[in-house]
Amino acid sequence: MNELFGLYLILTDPVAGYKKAAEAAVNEGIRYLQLRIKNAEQNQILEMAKTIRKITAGSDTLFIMNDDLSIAIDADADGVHLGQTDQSVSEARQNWNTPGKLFGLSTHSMEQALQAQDEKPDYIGIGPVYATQTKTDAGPALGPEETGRIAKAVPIPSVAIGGITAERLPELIRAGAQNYCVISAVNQSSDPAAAIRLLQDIWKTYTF
Ligand code: TZP
Ligand code: MG
Repeated sequence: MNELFGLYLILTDPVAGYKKAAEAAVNEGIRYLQLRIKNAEQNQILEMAKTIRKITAGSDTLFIMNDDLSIAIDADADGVHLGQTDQSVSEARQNWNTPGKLFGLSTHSMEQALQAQDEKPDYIGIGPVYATQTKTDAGPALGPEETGRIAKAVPIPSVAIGGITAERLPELIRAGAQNYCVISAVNQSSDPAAAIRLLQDIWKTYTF
């Protein structure tokens, strides 16, 4: 994973629809696009994963599947994102032994982030930065300062996540965060391309 790319977009119930939101991500040159569908049948999730695969194929946008390694494999995703209670990154790598596949790991504290290094994920998530209604079991908010401290302490590319909005992005970057994930800030917009552009314009202004 490249160190600095800004927005890593997660799709969960986009009001514009999955297809339109995924097309917006590709058109805006988003580097990482994750499909995260909760509370649906496996076969429905797999169908959507295959749709996202088609939309991102041949583009600069890499497709990461959340949670489920078997769906990632069946849809030929570019990677899988795992949580602290999912199978370990090293186990997932053994089960998906295809060169170039990406493995991400969520972390929720300095301790977890430092420990994540043993598993050698391609990147870590750090969060939740702020309180979020999108994931009810996300745990206590770390705040921007602690998030930045973790990002700077761990020599693995990282993405900050949780409650991030265009308004909050400047303080998060100033605190030391590298890249960032959003769900609501793009999925709640009827114009996902405009929402992506707004965020990335701010990110570029404060990062470079
Ligand atoms: N993991 C930690 S917070 C979160 C996830 C999946 C939800 C982020 O969503 P939002 O809407 O950007 O706060
Ligand atoms: Mg998960």
